[in-house]
Amino acid sequence: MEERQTIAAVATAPGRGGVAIVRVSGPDAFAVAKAVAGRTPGPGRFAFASFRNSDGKLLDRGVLLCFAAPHSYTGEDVAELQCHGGSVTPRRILDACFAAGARLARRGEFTERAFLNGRIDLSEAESVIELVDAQTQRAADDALARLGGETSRICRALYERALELSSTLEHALDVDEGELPGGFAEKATDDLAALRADCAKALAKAEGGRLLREGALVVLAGPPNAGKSSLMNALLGSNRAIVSSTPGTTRDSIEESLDIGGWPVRLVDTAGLRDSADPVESEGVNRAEALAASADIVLWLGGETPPEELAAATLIVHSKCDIARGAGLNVSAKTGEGLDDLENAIAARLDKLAGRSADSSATPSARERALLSEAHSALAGVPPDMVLAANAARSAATALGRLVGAEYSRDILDALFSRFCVGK
Ligand SMILES: Nc1nc2c(ncn2[C@@H]2O[C@H](COP(=O)(O)OP(=O)(O)OP(=O)(O)O)[C@@H](O)[C@H]2O)c(=O)[nH]1
Ligand SMILES: [Mg+2]
Repeated sequence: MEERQTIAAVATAPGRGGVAIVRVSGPDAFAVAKAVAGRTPGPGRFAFASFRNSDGKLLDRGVLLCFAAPHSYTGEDVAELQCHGGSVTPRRILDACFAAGARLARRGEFTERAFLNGRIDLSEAESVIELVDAQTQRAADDALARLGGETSRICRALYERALELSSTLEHALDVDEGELPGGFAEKATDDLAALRADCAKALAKAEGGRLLREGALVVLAGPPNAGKSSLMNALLGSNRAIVSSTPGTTRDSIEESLDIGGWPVRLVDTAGLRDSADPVESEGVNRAEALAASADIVLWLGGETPPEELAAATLIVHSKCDIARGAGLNVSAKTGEGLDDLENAIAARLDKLAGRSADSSATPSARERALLSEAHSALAGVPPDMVLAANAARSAATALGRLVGAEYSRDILDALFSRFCVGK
């Protein structure tokens, strides 16, 4: 293992801001802080301080906080120097920390150390970046539940069961079959099947995770002049798409992000569906069809009978209800009638897709989903044969071990922590 150096970085976002924080972590964190601030408060305390460079020049007056190992974010000694924000001061204080012996932290290195020091596991580390990246309240709540260890507890329990099954079976392979209790192999297969069912349960939650992290694809589709672009604009509350009474106005699809009932949504306006001799328009129609086919929800503005292949994803919307009413959700882009109902219907459909109720629980990430499904497939259809059962249990334990971070490699850590910013 590499010698742990003392690292430092500006932890707050760059640019103008009232306060910035320079974070220092490692064996010399307090010595570095003392060199810059002239003094250090006791652990868990703060002190007002004048921050100076190595020549004694005043850089700022601020606050210094010290957290002693292991009771800190990283599990090491940590000092936080709070100064005024902006582009100059935090940088000068950071430079003073370098002069006092710290080096610049890599992306995510503080959180990586928290993981390596056993403060958090991989799932919790991942949720830190998800919390920082969250675009909607629901995504933030989800990340927070993961950070609180909800997903970790579920996955760790699965891992421990797989490990125990694996070692029981390995052991059974070493003894005479006559010495094993009756029905041993059958019981082992049942246990493996039960473990597989619980992996499937955890996986079922992953769909909600995908929607939260990538956003749900919601596509406006229907014939020309149905009012798709008008509805797009009404939902966005801005004149994003061109609206006109000429059929075939929209050619290229137009995508915008918005928050609907806490779900991050990618709303797409498309070309009106019709046969057209114009090659540009028919390319638009092709794109519209492809988008609708891959949508989580299609808002269909073309009457009661949407194309069969879209039916499962369709919400039927009767537009222009200020002129005439019809089947489905009655909505008017002109008067705003029915827009709230439409948003509620979209959110309810996404709740259903995510397979969860209002009492939100944390969802596995893409990385966790892949490893859960690896464990799930390893446990598929295992016959009551000891060697095969032992192999299956071992493969499942390996995948789940990688999931919880019981087994990890430099590559895994680099892939995960490179998504972080410097200072986190
Ligand atoms: N009265 C009324 N007119 C509407 C409403 N929504 C759209 N329109 C009108 O219907 C016409 C077509 O609207 P668009 O939003 O451009 O329709 P579109 O489905 O995007 O049409 P294409 O892009 O050609 O496929 C325009 O003249 C709009 O002003 C509505 O809610 N009420
Ligand atoms: Mg349009």
